[in-house]
Amino acid sequence: KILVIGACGQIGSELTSKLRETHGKNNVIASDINYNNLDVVNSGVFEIVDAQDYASVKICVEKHQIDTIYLMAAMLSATGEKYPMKAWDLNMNSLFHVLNLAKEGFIKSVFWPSSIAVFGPTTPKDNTPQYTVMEPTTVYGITKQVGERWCEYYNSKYGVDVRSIRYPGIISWKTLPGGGTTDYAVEIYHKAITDKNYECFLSENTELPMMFMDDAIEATVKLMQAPAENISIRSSYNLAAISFTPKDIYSAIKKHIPDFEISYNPDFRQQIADSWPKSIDDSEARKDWNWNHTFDMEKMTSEMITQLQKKYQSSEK
Ligand code: VAH
Repeated sequence: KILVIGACGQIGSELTSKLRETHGKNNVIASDINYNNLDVVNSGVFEIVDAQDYASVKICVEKHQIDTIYLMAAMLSATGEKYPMKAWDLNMNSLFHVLNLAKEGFIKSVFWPSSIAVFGPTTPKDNTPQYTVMEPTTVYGITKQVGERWCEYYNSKYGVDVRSIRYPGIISWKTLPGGGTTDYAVEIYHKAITDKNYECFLSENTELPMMFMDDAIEATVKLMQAPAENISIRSSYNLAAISFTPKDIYSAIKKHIPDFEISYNPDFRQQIADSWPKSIDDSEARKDWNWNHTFDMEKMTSEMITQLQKKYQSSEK
């Protein structure tokens, strides 16, 4: 059976529903530190698990005969800068507990998300290669870089089947993201519908690698279903879809909502965004497990606006 840790989060919540569709509802246990996403809590078996407490994770693994863990709990880039030691503790302790459960044979495989945040200001920013200089300047990026080192170490030293993807910024409508720098690209759609106005916390030409949630989920399932012999990278795979700036996404939205207006008021997250790449080379993932994205900016924008207009209309009733 599968355990999703951090199932109430932006990616965890959609990963849980996709895995339930793929593997059967009762074969996927959702868990999180609290009940703060009732859609997830009420959608199937849900357990409170503290990802920083080895016993808490182990008890859940044994109770439900878990063989695969998707560890989606983490503190993201912006919040991590406010609470560096909490970000280090959560992001690292949770990873060690899951890797050790695999090393001890309690579970068979692990998915752990890395991020383009592993790259820093000295990394080539255009078409960033799989192997390159990585000097992350955020706590979150540091935890992802060192987490990748540990994943590769546990695979080569102990044969642990851990697999990982460097997610770009992820855009979705079902669950709000929490504490990220790329979250502007989600907020902007909500504000376009509710206020027809958005004050963006990044400057208009800040280009970042992004991806629509459906593509990110598809890639995750593809990676985990690939035969082990096809996985040539056990640190973490670069993954890319589209790159855009706040100005690009504003223009795409304006085609659907003509009177939408934007203003720019960069805050501390501008420095984080400036340290990251503009675009990513993900040819390794496309070669090893035939990854291919399907959502471009237009398709993502019409899906986001259609779904959010439905969501706000139903909540108004
Ligand atoms: C963040 N959404 O902004 C996350 C992600 C690449 C960005 O890691 O922190």
